[in-house]
Amino acid sequence: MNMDVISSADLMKLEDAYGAHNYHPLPVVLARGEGVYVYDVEGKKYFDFLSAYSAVNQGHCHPRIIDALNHQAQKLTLTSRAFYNDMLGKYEKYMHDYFGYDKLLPINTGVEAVETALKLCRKWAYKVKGIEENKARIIFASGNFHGRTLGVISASTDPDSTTGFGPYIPGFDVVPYNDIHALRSALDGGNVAGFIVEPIQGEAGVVVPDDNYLIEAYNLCKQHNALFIADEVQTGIARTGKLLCCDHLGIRPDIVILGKALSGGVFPVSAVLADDEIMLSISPGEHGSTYGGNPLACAVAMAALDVVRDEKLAENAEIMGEIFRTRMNSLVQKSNLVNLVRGKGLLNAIVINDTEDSSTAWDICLKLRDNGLLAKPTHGNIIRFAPPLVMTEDELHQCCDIIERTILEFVQ
Ligand code: IF1
Repeated sequence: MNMDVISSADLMKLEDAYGAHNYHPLPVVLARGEGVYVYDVEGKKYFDFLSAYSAVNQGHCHPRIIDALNHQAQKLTLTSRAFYNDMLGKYEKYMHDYFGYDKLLPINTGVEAVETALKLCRKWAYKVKGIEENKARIIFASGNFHGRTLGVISASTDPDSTTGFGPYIPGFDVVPYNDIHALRSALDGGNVAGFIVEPIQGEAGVVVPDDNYLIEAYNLCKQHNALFIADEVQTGIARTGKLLCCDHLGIRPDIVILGKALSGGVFPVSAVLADDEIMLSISPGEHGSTYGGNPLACAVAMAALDVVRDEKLAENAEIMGEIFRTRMNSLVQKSNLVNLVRGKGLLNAIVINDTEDSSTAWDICLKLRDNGLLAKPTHGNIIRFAPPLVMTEDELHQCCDIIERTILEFVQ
């Protein structure tokens, strides 16, 4: 194999031979990205309708973010938190001004931020709320996806995430999503430190709960002095048409978890936001990470959020999302293969009229790829559509034309 000029087929063989088999990617090998487009090894151009699971909200290789990366990379990349660096304080102040929370705890991946929030919640419960040591419970919603660590899979209801990885961490309760009565009963059970929830469940197939559910859940948490923790790793940073998905409902979570698009897809940067009463329950030495708050991440995150604000990406996601769902709803009328479109802003999914164990969604995604658009199936009969938020109306219509043509082709 000549490693200088290597085909997509050979690159896939390399991954199969030398990589762990913990993924089943769509067969396409990408080599370049720019804005809403990605290009494969052979130079074929695609619309990206996954955006690296909403990490690339600002579009691929956004010049302002890449400039910030390059500039900072030549000065200072990592000091660890053993010393101060000249970027972290500026970034923390920036995040305070941007999101309106007293404090930021910077960390790396989404799941680390979730773990951080859970630890913070427990610490707060013991030190401030006064729950007896080791008795704190945290409530999760069924169908949740918060990442892959032993901590969060301990509350997962997806057998793929949990089977063969036990024993699990105690102190977590799971109640059905979008069921306010179940949450009320769990809170009535006592010793509840907090409730963690995705405002829209991504992995579950872009499941949007009733508006009232999150508002009532928030109010119930207040009544029980339990923390309302929003996992906005996927829904945050303009994806659903507001800066945070919770902004649609006018609720201000006690703890907000951010990741993915906080770096615009450059490298893992995540964050936990909370006010002093909560954040200051963790003291020096009690939590952290080598790379958390590194100057490179600080520079990249500020540039990534500047782009979101300056390019009005939340507003664009809201408008483009309406157009997208209108187009997809007309497809529901035209084809009996598509059952339903759901979502908010540019986080959407269509549900295919077939069983969960069918390969229809996968086969449609292969055809979409051939027609120049990349999307990922979830659960056999759901296709998630989450393009970069820098999409123009003209581009979006081209994409809807591709999706429509592909689905109608598929029916024949
Ligand atoms: C994979 C899904 C998306 C998340 C929420 C925390 C994390 C995630 C709400 C952890 C991560 C990912 C990870 C990715 C697939 C993916 C995903 F299909 F599983 F559901 F986005 F929709 N909270 N979501 O969605 O963040 O540690 O990965 O940075 O390949 O596992 P992470």
